[in-house]
Amino acid sequence: MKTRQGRNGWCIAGVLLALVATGVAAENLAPNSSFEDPPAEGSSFPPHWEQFSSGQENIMLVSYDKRTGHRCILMKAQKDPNSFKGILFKRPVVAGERYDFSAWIKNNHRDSMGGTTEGLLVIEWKDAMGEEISRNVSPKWDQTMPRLRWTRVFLKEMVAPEGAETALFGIHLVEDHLGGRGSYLVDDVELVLRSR
Ligand SMILES: [Ca+2]
Repeated sequence: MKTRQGRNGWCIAGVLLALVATGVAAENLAPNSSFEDPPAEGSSFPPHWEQFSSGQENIMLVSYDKRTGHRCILMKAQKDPNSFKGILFKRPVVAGERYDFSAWIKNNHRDSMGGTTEGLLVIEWKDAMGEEISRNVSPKWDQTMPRLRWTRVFLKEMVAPEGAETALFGIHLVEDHLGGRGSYLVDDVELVLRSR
């Protein structure tokens, strides 16, 4: 009996070690990451997210072409040179820790990106006073983004700089010098703290 208990104990320890070795799925720190939380009555904007815009907002939940669940986000250009807009969420961060930020993007086949419309992921690192310390930006996507399949875009292994206490994790649309046309879709955002 004593031997059996010991064997079971080793077995449990072995399972735990295997889980650590293979990596248990890290917690997704992005709120309402698939945009499935129902919006407030009369609203077409996802709970737990904020938006910003230099002009028209043109950011809304849509139920067609979602990647998972029932909803995704549509971000539309406003044909206004050098304008910008985006959606973001704020999270506490720990200086020195590494974060992976990603989202799935699809060019909207009903209203394809054109002109100088571009999208990008942005992390804005903030100090205790809310002042920006620095930012990381992903390579931009443009009208060459596929319309028939979803593409995952990343900012990988981004290190929170010294003094960082919070960060804004955003998906931006910029229209550059000619002004943009069209729109793209966003679904299944992920923010994970990498293991050390
Ligand atoms: Ca979704």
